[in-house]
Amino acid sequence: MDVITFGETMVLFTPVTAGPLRFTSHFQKTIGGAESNVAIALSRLGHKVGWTSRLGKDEFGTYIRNYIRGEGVDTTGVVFDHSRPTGVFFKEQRPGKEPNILYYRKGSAASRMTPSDIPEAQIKEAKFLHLTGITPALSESCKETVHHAISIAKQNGVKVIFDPNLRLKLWSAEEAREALVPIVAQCDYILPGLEEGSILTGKTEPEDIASFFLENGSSFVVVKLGEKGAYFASEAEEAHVPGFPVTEIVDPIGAGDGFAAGFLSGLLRNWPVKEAVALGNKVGAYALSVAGDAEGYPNWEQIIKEKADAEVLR
Ligand code: KDG
Repeated sequence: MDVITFGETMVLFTPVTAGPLRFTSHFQKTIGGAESNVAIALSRLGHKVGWTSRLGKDEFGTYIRNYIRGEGVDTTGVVFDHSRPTGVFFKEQRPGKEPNILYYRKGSAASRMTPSDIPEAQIKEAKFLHLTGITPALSESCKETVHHAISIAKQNGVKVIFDPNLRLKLWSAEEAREALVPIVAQCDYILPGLEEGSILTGKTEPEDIASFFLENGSSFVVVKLGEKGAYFASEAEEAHVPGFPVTEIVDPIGAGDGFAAGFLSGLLRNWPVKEAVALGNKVGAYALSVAGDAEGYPNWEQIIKEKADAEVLR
């Protein structure tokens, strides 16, 4: 196993037309979840990846497991819960603005994840454990599960990569800071966006955000800067890596998860970190072209072909 990840995935309903949901009668059904987005993108890039969660023992739970499994992700760790439902969410389309996200996930099966749901053997044999700051926001038991997974990873020399993915619809900035700063301190790689990095650290510049996390125990920080690319820093080096040009943005959601997958893919291929960050930018950019979260992520063949085409043009 190259990467193991876990977290909540929900059924995502995207209205076919824009405007307030009360006037919308047709929806597309797909799935959305930051960690499964990363797992799907990594699988398309050719890596062995496992995703786990607690899902409702219902039609939506089966749909989510089948969808993710169909992308070649190992889902054998998934636990089905007979008494709690699978969460759902909606993306209300607002022309010219980011979609409005509406969650129906309180008390969901995933929010009842506990440390015993975690496939310890899969973590022990993975090269990376990927986590996001959404999971500890779901409940106390989910927060404990994240701490437990980190401790297994650390005892077994597995690198931990953490994306804060701050969701202020799930908790306040204050609560998020209190819970996430101690988690971040135990993780090797941290991937904040500029805004969430500012909220967590109280700093505004990418360099200062990165220094905060490096001084707090992380060994590598990438601050994602949207169309401007990313800034990364470690003890050994730091640099800005330009963004990947994008012609049309349909929906930015899922880009950060694409970044995490591309970056991890570069690390797993032992690329220099600057190139791994550039691959992160590229995979993230692919997500912008579609309304769903994961549909836009590229296959490895596409990445190779584009690289070859770019070299011919040069
Ligand atoms: O990163 C994309 C996710 O935010 C989306 O898929 C839904 O996981 C989700 C969440 O909790 O917001």
